[in-house]
Amino acid sequence: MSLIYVLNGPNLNLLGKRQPRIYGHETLADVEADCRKLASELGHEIRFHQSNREYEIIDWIHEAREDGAGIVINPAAFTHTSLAILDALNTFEGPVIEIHISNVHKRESFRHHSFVSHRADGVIAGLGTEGYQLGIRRVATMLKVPKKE
Ligand code: CA2
Repeated sequence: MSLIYVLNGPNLNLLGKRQPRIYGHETLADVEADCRKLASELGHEIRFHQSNREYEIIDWIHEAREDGAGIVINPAAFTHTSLAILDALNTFEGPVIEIHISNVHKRESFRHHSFVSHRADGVIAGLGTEGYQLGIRRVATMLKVPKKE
């Protein structure tokens, strides 16, 4: 059994409550419940967090360095601005999957660049909240494959 961190950036606490056309009807609590169910089916545990503060996300990445096996992260707007989150992820050795609920490439050009993609092992965008499930599955698969020296 391994511990997977699922981290969510600013404003994602509003999921399901505003802009359903872009982000769907599921709330973050629904997403968390789905992630917990899937993780336990796959034999893993999750720590699920959301914050509107950059430093809290960085602190959780540091915590994951100690006890986490993988990270699924939707950095939200910090995707496009945060070199600090990229630096923190670069210190983490396990699999990292970046998630976006919307297809950022179909949206404004300022959403096309991601700092986090410089470190992510995979990026899922535009598949709605199902992206979280796919991200957890991918981390679980990567945890099964022995690391190359
Ligand atoms: O598509 C995504 O998941 C994003 O990471 C969401 C971010 C946005 O800044 C990224 O470019 C793409 C915004 C999260 C805001 O979430 C809300 C949810 C419901 C209502 C309002 C905001």
